[in-house]
Amino acid sequence: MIIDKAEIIVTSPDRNFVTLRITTDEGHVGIGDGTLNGRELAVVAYLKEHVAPLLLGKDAGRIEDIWQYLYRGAYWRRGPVTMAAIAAVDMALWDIKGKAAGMPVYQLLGGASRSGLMAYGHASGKTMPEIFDSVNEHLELGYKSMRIQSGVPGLNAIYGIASQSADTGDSAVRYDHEPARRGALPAQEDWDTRAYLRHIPTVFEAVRNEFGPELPLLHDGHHRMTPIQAAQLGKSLEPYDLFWLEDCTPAENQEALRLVRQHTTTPLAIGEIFNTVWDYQQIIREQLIDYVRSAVTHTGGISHLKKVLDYAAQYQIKSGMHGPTDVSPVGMAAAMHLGLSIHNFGIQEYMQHGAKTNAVFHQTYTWNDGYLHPGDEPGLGVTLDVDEAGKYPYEQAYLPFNRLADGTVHDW
Ligand code: KDG
Ligand code: MG
Repeated sequence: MIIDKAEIIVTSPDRNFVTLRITTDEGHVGIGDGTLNGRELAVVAYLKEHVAPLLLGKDAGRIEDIWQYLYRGAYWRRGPVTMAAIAAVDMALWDIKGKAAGMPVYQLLGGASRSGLMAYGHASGKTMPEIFDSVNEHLELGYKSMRIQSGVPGLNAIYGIASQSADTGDSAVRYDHEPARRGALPAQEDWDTRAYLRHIPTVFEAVRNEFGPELPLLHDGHHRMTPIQAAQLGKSLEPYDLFWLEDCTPAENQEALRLVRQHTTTPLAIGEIFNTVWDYQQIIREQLIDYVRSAVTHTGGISHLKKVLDYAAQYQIKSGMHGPTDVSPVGMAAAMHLGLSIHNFGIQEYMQHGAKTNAVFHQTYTWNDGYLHPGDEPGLGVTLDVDEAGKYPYEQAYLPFNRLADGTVHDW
C-alpha cells in the first residue's frame, strides 16, 4: 500500500472545505478533513507545499509512524494549521486502512462501545418566542439534547444566533450564524458581558419552565468571561441543571479554571480551539473540566484525539467532540467512529450540513431518533464527488469579531 498520489481539494458548497485525498498503488483511496474555518488556505498551502511531497512513496499502513514523522519531523510543532494538516493525513490513512481491511474504522479502534451517539443541536433566537420555536423545531428533527444561545437586550449581533428561520428546511440557512460567506472582511458584532450575565439565567429559567426538567441543555460562553464572571454565571445557572457550560473563559490560561471550579458545580466543557494533548495537560490532570471539546479535524486526527481522550478517561472526563458545520462530513464521520469505540464518550455536537454540502460529500452515517451512527461501510464511509465539488470554488470567508461599546476588541 504505497502512497502514489496526495491531492488537496478545496470546495465551497455551503461554506469552504479542505479535503486531502490519498491514493495508493493498489488503488485504495482515502480522504481526510483539514478545514480550518476562516484560515482554510493556510492549511491548503501547508499540505500542498510541505506535506504532500513527503507522503509519496510511504507505506499508507504505517499511520502512527507517518503521524510522528509529520509532527516531530517538522521541528515546528502544534498549532491549528499544522494539526489540521496532520489530521487530514491521519483520517485519510485510517480511511484507507479500513477499506483495505474491509471494516469500518470503529472496528479497527476496538469495536462499538455503544449502539449510537447521543448528539445535541443548536437552538437559538433573539427573543424567548424565537428560542421556543427553535427548540420545538429541533425536537421535531429528533434532537434529544440542545444547546441554547440567546440574544441579549441592547446587543444587535452576537455569537450563535441564526439571522433567519429555517423555514426552507435547509440546514445551511438554519445555521447561517456559523459564517460561511461574509465577504472580503470579517463582520463586526458587539458585546457586553454584564448585560449577558444578567440575561442568560432568565433564558434558562424560561426554557426549563416551558420544556421541563429532563431535556439536557447546554450553553456556549464562547471564551468571553473572566474567571470570576464565569464562576458567577456557572453559579447562577445551577438551578437549571445544565449538561455543560462551554468555553466559559479563554482557556489557554488553564489555571484560570481553578477559580471557576471553586465556585460552581455546573459541568464545564472546553477545547474546541485546542490542538494537542499538551493544551489539556493541566485541566485534565487537575480535573478542571468535564468534557473535551476537540474536533478530530483540529487535533491531529483520530490517532491523536484518541490519546487525549484515553488520558481524559483516567479522570472520568468524557468526550464532547466539536461538530459545527465547518467540520466537513469527513471530519464528522471520523468523530463518530472514534466516539462509538471509546468508553468515555459523552455527547456529540451535530449541526446538520446543507443540501449542497451533502451532494458533494456522500455520507453513510445515520441520524435516528437523536442518535448518530457512523455506518458499516469499510473505512470512514464518506466519499467525495469531485465533479460536484468542482462546481463550488473557494470563496473568501472570515469568522466575525467583537467590539465592546467603547470600541475595544473583545474575545469572539
Ligand atoms: O469555526 C468556529 C465555530 O466552529 C465555532 O464558533 C462553533 O463554538 C462553536 C461550537 O460550539 O460549535
Ligand atoms: Mg463552541
